[in-house]
Amino acid sequence: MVRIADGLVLFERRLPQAEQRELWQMCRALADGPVPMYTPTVRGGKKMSVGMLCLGRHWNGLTYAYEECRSDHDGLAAPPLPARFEAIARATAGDAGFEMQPDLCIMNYYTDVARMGVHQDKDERPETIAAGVPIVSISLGDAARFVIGGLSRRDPTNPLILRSGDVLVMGGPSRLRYHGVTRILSGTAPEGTGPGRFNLTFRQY
Ligand code: MD3
Ligand code: FE
Repeated sequence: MVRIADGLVLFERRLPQAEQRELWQMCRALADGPVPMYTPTVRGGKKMSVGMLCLGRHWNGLTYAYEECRSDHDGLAAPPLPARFEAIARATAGDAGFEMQPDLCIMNYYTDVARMGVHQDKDERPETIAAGVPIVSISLGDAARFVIGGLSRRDPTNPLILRSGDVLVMGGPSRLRYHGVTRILSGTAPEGTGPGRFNLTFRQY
């Protein structure tokens, strides 16, 4: 466990390889299931480069608001958050010193050319954010180059590699830090995972 900053805790390779493979299969099955992953269009009309599937509650890329059904796409209800996923996130948050009850997960899929621009995650309930309730991220498959900055977009950023099985907790004073994914390191996925990268971010609305 590495404390990168106040409220920002990295658990490197927390998930054993067998569990990474099982979770990868669960993500693949969900992405190809009855409520499939899709590529959102965001405010301003640009398509994201990642595939997204929300579990428990849907994040609408056009309104930046949470909702039960995917009104920006096909109107289908977000599938439930698997208890197994929720338990991993809650336990890891606890080990980092945070209490949280995750009620939704945003599953993102990155191909080798996908990226995520630098942003803040601030669409959850204002009370939850103000309390510093963390977001927990699980990385599976190919490694990613990630950047983490401060509370202002102009603050300097630090690079970090997120590898398969890593779990990152960002809460307290780190909850609103700017962050993004600058590149996927293709060909680095452990046997039985990949190609590409799934990232699961667990949130409490
Ligand atoms: C630091 N995902 O889904 S996860 C996102 O790797 C997102 O797919 C990235 O940013 C990914 O919103 C990064 C790690 C992460 C998530 C939320 C944070 C780091 C964070 C919130 C505050 C500070
Ligand atoms: Fe984010």
